[in-house]
Amino acid sequence: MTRQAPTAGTIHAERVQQMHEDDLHALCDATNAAILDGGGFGWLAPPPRETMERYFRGVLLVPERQMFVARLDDMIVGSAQLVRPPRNNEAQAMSATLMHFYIAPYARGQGLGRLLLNEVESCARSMGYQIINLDVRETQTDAVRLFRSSGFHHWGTHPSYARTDGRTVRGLFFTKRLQDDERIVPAHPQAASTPIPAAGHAPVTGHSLTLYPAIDLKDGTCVRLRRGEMDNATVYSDDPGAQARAWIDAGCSWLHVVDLNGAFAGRSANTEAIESIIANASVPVQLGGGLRDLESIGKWLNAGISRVILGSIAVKNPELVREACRLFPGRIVAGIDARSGQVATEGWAETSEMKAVELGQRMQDVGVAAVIFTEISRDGMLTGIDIEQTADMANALSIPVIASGGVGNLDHLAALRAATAQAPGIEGVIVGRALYDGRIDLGEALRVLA
Ligand code: AMZ
Repeated sequence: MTRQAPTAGTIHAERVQQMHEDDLHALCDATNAAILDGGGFGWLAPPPRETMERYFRGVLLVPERQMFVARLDDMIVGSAQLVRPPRNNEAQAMSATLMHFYIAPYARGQGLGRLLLNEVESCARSMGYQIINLDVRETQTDAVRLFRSSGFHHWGTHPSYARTDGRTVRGLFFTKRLQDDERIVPAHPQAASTPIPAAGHAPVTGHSLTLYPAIDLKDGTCVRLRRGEMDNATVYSDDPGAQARAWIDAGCSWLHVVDLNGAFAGRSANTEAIESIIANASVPVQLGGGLRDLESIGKWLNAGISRVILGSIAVKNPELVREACRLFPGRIVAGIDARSGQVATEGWAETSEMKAVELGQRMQDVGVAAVIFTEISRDGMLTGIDIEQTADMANALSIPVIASGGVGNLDHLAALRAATAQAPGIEGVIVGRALYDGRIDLGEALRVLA
């Protein structure tokens, strides 16, 4: 059976110990689709259906294996297994191995992978494990990105890990310590004094980063502002849907959309433009600007937006953010925009007393999936990211941090990437004006960050 790509819906992850026929069929469909997509499971080609069904029935019986599933609108669309060491292996009894982790291609981009991983982790914690180990083909880039941004430490690479399509691919080995919430490579006390490359020809080190091309909407058009000032706008396109397609065709895996009129007005304003982006987007889209109540958050998440970005209410109503995180797990992101460390709201027209890092910690406590950190004085100025502040934020939090504001050339991206060696929680970067001006070619940017 071919599954349709479901639109954004209710997402859920759980451990299962038995399974109804319907669930088993959906699980086999999801596994089939993941195998056909090029992996996420050991099989190189889907086995006959009865073989796969027998396999999963068997897994449920094996006491060494815990089975987890991810559901979209109740339908199983992904799974994972947590495997404990053999009983005689007392020396490694504290560690479990995460295996066969995947989300079916038709359900990606909705935060299910992170939700499934969180469920596995919390179960492993409650079972007393101190370490989760895993290994993954290097070509599984979405999974690799998820593990890196979830605090897994990449400690080694196997040069001849797997053979697919007659090609040998490398395997990445990750580990994560659970009990004390410490990263295996901790944010070193000396990190503050470790020089973080600011600009120039930084070596391409550190881990890979997600590139989020920005589409900022003003009066139905795509614009870039300088330092967030509305009367300092350059119009780049009057067709937001076509702009979305252009960035996707150039290879991006996410889009970052801001409704600027919405951010100033306190409610969505560029509705048509956002709908046109959704209609044209084959990659997940995150949207911010003017989302100030559960109704508008739910409306956009149901309309095809993968994650919403909450800025002003993060400062003014953190309990509302908590409720949103409860209702839409994995799909709420905090947008923290600061001038010299002080948080700004309402289209950046107001500056609050709150410190950016303090707000980041509060947002982590209420359950947001990630933080987008913007230094306003850099935004649209092409002078480079405030890497030091971004790294400080990332090292103060255990959730991923996305850098924003100031990217002007490829060296700025390489410098951010290098900084992830000291600040592994940095997960991605938003780029705006430099892409529109043609100072940065999106394909080249992806190569620097990959
Ligand atoms: O450029 C601006 N003046 C601006 C901007 N880009 N003002 C707000 N924003 C973005 C934030 C965040 O993504 O970076 O709007 C979002 C927050 O909106 P709100 O309505 O939740 O504060």
